[in-house]
Amino acid sequence: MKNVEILSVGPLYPSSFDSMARDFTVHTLWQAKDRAALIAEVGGRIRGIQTNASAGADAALIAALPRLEIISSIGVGVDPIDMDTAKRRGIIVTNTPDLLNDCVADLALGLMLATVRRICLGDRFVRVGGWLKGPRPFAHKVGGMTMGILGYGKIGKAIAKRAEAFDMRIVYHGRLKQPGVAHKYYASLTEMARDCDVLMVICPGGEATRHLVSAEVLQALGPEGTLINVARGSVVDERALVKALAEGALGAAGLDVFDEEPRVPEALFGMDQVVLQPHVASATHETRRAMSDLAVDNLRAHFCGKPALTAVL
Ligand code: 8YV
Repeated sequence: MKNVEILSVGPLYPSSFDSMARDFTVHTLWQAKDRAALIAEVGGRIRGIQTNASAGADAALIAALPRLEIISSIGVGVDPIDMDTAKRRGIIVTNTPDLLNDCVADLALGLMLATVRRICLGDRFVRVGGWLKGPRPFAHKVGGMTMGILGYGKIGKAIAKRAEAFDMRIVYHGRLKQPGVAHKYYASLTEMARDCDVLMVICPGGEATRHLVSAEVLQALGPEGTLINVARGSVVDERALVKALAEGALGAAGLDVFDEEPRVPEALFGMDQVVLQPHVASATHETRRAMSDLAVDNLRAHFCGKPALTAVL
């Protein structure tokens, strides 16, 4: 398959990258000093893209690759890939579902505990010698709280399983009530936010969910409420979020994702009721290696003339 040329648009786990580079001729866009020059040079020969859920593949990139057959992405979300263009061109798109469910759910719980129990604040308090001067302020008890899950898919369910072990009550909101689910369903996100202590955001990104967590939803979550977002920055109205936190209209927030990553609103940096992470929910060696291997296996299957393993398009 060495005659097949692949464009690597975003980083891959190193051992998976090496294995891809053994089988294919790989051009590494994310390391290129002059991206436009690289695309101009090799674009006409590229038959596969390897990307991830941050870098994606936009319409301009796809247009520059006339022989493109497959876009293989690591991650479950395909929102940064121009799916309409891919569909029109008959390009296969693959993602890496399921492999990351546990790690994303683990970080979601960790972020929730860190936020509600003010763990990072406590850490800073010890480091700057605050403990020597007096006791630290109390946080809140997680057990007995209600967690409202926005997006009750596989990861949402993995989060619910963990939260139940902490004696939290689970409710959920999504487009539809799910058959066979015992947890209370809310048709209205605002109503669910009003009734829960923690709003856990884990729905897909993209236009359909843009700013679903609006100023009104944040207002409903209220001064005692906590927002956790491990989905996409686009799902939350970030300006409204910063304003609600600054004014005390929202209690606290734990955020792994942002609207314009890697840029994070600086107003959040000074807020002790906020815990920030650099989009790392799936970023463990074990999970990223498995996701990256699957992304390469998808390319291999396609270029061996077999169906891709985990195609979404
Ligand atoms: C990606 C993600 O792995 O799966 C997703 O949708 O956002 C992450 O898990 C990450 O963006 C890789 O770049």
